[in-house]
Amino acid sequence: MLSILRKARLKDKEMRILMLGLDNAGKTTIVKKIMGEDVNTVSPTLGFIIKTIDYDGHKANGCLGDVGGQKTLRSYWRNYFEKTDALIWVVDSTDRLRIDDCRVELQGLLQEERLAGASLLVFANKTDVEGCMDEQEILSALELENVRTHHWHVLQCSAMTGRNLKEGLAWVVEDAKKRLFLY
Ligand SMILES: Nc1nc2c(ncn2[C@@H]2O[C@H](COP(=O)(O)OP(=O)(O)OP(=O)(O)O)[C@@H](O)[C@H]2O)c(=O)[nH]1
Ligand SMILES: [Mg+2]
Repeated sequence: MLSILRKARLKDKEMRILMLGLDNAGKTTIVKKIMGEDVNTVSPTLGFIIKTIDYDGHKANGCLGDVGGQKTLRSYWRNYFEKTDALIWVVDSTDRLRIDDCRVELQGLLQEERLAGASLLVFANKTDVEGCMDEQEILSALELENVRTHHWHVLQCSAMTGRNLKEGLAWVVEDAKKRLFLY
């Protein structure tokens, strides 16, 4: 009986995933790759793009929001926090110069009340580029090990090759689902 109830809830409940990160991190490219679109025609995002995703056929329907990361746009991020079940934070693994900036922005988000409880996936993107930061480097630069407020997970990925994109989405959906559907 309980399992039937859960299934029913699962059907009509939509999961909201918000993707953020500094400009040029590769957010839009990741979304395009996931949607099977051409990744060679991206340009900086000036607003908010929302895509409906149908993860794993029927298990979890949801939407994925992609917001521009340029400095002047970051103050608008908060307009999209409401009802966020999972946050995907995208890092440009080749951008050592801005990794501190990246940490400050991320740690700021983790203080946000409206994001409390959201699962956090850190996508270390652009790992197809030689000499990029490895997982450990990113973990310590972002001070992730101290994060106790959110379930978090780091994955190295590449929007160009598609490496780990599905796996990342799967982690986010599974982690958020535990909270979303178990009541
Ligand atoms: N080599 C490589 N380049 C990438 C990868 N992902 C994105 N890029 C490039 O990085 C640049 C920025 O990508 P976008 O997807 O526009 O970045 P964004 O995070 O959406 O940027 P904003 O919309 O300004 O916040 C583009 O030139 C992409 O082609 C990747 O995995 N590998
Ligand atoms: Mg973009």
